[in-house]
Amino acid sequence: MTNFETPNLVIRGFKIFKERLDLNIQNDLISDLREIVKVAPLFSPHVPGGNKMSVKMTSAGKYGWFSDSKGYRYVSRQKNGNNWPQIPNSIMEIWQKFVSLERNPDCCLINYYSKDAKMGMHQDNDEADFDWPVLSISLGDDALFRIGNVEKGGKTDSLWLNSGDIIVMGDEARLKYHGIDRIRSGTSNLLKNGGRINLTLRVVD
Ligand code: MD3
Ligand code: FE
Repeated sequence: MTNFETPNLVIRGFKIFKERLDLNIQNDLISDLREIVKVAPLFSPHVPGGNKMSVKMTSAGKYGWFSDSKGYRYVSRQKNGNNWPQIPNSIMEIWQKFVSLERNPDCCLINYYSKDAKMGMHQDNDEADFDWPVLSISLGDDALFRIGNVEKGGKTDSLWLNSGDIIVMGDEARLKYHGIDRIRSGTSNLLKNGGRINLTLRVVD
């Protein structure tokens, strides 16, 4: 797997590229995302036990992320039976630049955080091939990101993610626990109504 860019820092195997997307690109991404949510609206996924996540989600690509009483999984159709919209070129180009030209991602998961949203510590292990990394793009308000270990528990490190940051999680980072503790509201004016969007690009099959 080829890697063309050099990270600003590497923490526990997470390669962090600080503010690597300029404002023009960020605004282009937001306008592409506005088209996606028109045909694949954001929803609040269920969590086991009957509650709903504070983060709203939707997806683009061959697969999207879905949850119901039976649990979480990747699905090739939305609840309404439609396919997920295509991953826009603006997003594919970022994968090609930071990960690889050999294979494109099957899923772009779109997470929207309003000011009180958070995401508990979890592993991403529903993909078939952990040799492919996950790429994350942060847009909008700052978020406190926590990185743990491959096993549950233990010491963690935290860092603030800013709009335009990219993280590549491959190799030993791929199965580490991670989460978002909180959003610092009002730190970005990229989104008209505030909040944060995180995109994660994933090879699923
Ligand atoms: C480490 N999202 O969607 S991105 C997620 O900011 C998720 O919305 C967070 O965790 C967010 O699953 C964190 C960083 C991230 C994403 C995927 C990973 C870290 C990861 C997959 C494997 C290991
Ligand atoms: Fe995750």
